[in-house]
Amino acid sequence: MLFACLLAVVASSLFTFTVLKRRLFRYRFPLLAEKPFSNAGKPLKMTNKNLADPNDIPVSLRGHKYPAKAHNLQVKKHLLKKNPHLSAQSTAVFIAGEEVEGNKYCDTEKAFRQNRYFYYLSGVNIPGSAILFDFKKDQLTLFLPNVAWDDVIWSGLPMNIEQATKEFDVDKIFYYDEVKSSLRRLEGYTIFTTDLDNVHEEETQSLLVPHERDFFYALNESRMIKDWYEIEVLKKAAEISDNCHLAVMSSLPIELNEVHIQAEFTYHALRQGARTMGYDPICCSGPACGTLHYVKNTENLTGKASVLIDCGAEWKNYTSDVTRCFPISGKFTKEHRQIYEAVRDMQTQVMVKIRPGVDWDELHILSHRVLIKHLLKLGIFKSQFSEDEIFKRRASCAFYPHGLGHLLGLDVHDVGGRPDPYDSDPYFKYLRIRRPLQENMVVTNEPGCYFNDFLLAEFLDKIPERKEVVDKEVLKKYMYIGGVRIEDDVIVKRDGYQILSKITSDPDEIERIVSNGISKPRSDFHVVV
Ligand SMILES: [Mn+2]
Repeated sequence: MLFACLLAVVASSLFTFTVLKRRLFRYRFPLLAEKPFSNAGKPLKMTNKNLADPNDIPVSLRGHKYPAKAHNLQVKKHLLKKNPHLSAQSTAVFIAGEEVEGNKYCDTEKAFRQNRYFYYLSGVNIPGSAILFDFKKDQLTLFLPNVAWDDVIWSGLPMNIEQATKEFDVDKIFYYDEVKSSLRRLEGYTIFTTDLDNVHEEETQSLLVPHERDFFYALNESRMIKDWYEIEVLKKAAEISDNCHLAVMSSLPIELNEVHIQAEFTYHALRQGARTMGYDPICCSGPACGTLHYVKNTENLTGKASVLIDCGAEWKNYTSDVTRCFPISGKFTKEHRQIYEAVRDMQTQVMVKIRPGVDWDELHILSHRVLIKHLLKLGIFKSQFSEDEIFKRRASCAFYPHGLGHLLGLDVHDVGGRPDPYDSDPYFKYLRIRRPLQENMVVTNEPGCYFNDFLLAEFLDKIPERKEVVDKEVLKKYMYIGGVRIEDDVIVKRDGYQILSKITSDPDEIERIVSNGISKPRSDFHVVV
């Protein structure tokens, strides 16, 4: 009897737990994109039970310092290889990081943004710091800003040397006063620096070699390949953006204007500890979706069909870059869906080919060919012209003028891609990666298709051989969409790829998320006005 009772209690609590769990997770699992490398059912954090912790550090990063020493050693390796005349015995690197800049004629300051090269070599975000790396001893020295007692009154005590020793991956720490004598001690050295913008003393300036091409080459080659630590930080940034995009898609009842979309995204980014964005949010609706870097974000959504949001949260100075499109009504119109499917096909066909050794030019070309096939099928390109002919005439440029993607890291358009803005071929002019992929590059895969009067006038109407292949009557039916872009962040893995951004791009899922949001009353959303 006792046994039966116990069994009943266990069974009923198990049942309650299962029901509760199902309820909590009801809107969570379907939101994950079904991609080969999905995050194995890890739910997006969107329930009351799981309020965002802005100080959360992923388990994988806890107890680890930003690997500044390893980054300096990478730069040393690339620099000495690039310039064999340099000797490790007499070469060093010095960079003075960014300082806080005041706004004109008032007491406020510009938002602080650390020099990304400085951050890569130090992991330090403290304004007015500097670093010195001596190739001979492989020794990294950090100089903290001198303590100004005035500042302490207003801003509190800055980090001291003991605290900084625990925090940063450096060998020695001094205050800024020591910079001059430390550099002087390196007699006969070549000391490279990025620029002299924050080096204020003439004598110190005279000890440095700024703007050296080989030094930038070494910095860029190093930054281009991400180590495990950087990848974990980028994953966290992407995870934050996933939640923000989900919030934006779910909140149509409180999004009357494009800037409300921006507000929803940045609010959720801040809540999760992403205090900055990697770039100005691009939030557009209707025909404005055809403007590639639209940052006005001022129009009302009323009467429009489409939204395009290109927004990336930045976490610990590494950024994500994610674009999603959705129908304002909760249901794609026929034309919007057709273009959406075309762009999704472009992205998928590229995605499965991402692996080391593959030339980015070729993937970019592949995305154009997929687009041409779709636009032929829709009748936007006239059927009497072959895919090859349209390709040869570069006519798809009028609908997809930008590159397939770019490197991603400390900067949204990260360094090392070797773009060629002077390429006379319009297919390659705006392509930001012009080299084969390598393991542990992080790239965006972001094809698009746009219907923009200005683009059409420039890239189509002015060139008769392109104008000839387009059916303007059919094209007219698509103009109201503005455009579609789908953008995800991807690591190049030894045997393929891994997608970092997990927010779904499945059009059916997106319709469900948007519709579910629309079905809720205003009182379900946290807004005062
Ligand atoms: Mn991008």
